[in-house]
Amino acid sequence: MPAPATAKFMTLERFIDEQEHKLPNATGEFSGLLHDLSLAAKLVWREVSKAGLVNILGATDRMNVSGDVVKKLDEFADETIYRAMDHGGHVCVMASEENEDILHIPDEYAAGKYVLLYDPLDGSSNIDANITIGSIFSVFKRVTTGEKGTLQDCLQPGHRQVAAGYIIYGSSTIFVYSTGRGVHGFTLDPSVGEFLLSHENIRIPQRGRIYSLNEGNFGNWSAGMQKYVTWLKEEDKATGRPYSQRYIGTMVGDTHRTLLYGGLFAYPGDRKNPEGKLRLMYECNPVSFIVEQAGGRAINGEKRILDIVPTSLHEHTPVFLGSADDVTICEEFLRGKR
Ligand code: AFP
Repeated sequence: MPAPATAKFMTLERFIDEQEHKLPNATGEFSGLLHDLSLAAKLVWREVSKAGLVNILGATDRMNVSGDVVKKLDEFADETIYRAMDHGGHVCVMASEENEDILHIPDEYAAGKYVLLYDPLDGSSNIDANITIGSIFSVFKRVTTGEKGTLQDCLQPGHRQVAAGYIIYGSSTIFVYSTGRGVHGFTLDPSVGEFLLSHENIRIPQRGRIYSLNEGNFGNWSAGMQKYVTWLKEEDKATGRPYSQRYIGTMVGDTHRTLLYGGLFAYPGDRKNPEGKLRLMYECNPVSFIVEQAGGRAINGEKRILDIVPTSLHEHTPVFLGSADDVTICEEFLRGKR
């Protein structure tokens, strides 16, 4: 069936520019940053899509057939995102899940007014099994005025994010982002190398029927958490139980499904790891920004993820996010109200 005459192809680039034109005082710096991120996403996707070919093409431990040093994919993604972002003049400092300290912009390049935090390859232990992985990013405005960006610029609570998003490398590659005015998804058409608008203004269902967590940790959870998951599995037609369980083990993948189908994704703290496994700055903040923008909720059990004031770059936090009603029910169990 031919597309309706009114249908238009909206590329990510064009969408970003059109959004910018709606803001009277926009300088283009922020759009430039997003353009650079979309290039980084394509470069990482290109390498990710070749992951299974490395052995066939004759890689050794250190060198591939053409004599290039073969890097682990997560190191490659880390460096690629840094190099795509370091010279645009939009960013004054970066931080990545792969690096202990903040990443400065080289002296020869101009520093901009934004701060970028990123997880270059989320779910990297899934790579060899050809399971969905992703990249996540979080953008703040800088708060210091010196020549270089500092740790202080990075350590801001999530509600101050001016943009956040992720790229999911799955059965297709999708770039999902928000600048605080809804959540939009763009699917990569590899034949033309463009992200095309495929999911405009994503809204998460008010309530879902799927829960997503690593239930292997059940024995170490709090009594409230155990009671909640047991409750989800009980039969009760009126409340749509039992819920189905789905767990990819890549936060981006599990969140993306939760965004589209509804339900709850969680990585609680437990007896062994009271703060859970996931990182506030690189995973929980950006994903929570997206979920809230889509009409959902994201909490650490006590408060909004976006209200946590970070004290270190790599801190962890428990997280419960997804459909607003599901998060609220989970919260009631965690607080002993049910
Ligand atoms: P990896 O990057 O080591 O694969 O970890 C992925 C992750 O940080 C996040 O994306 C998942 O939600 C979570 O860890 C899975 O953790 P478990 O393996 O403990 O379930």
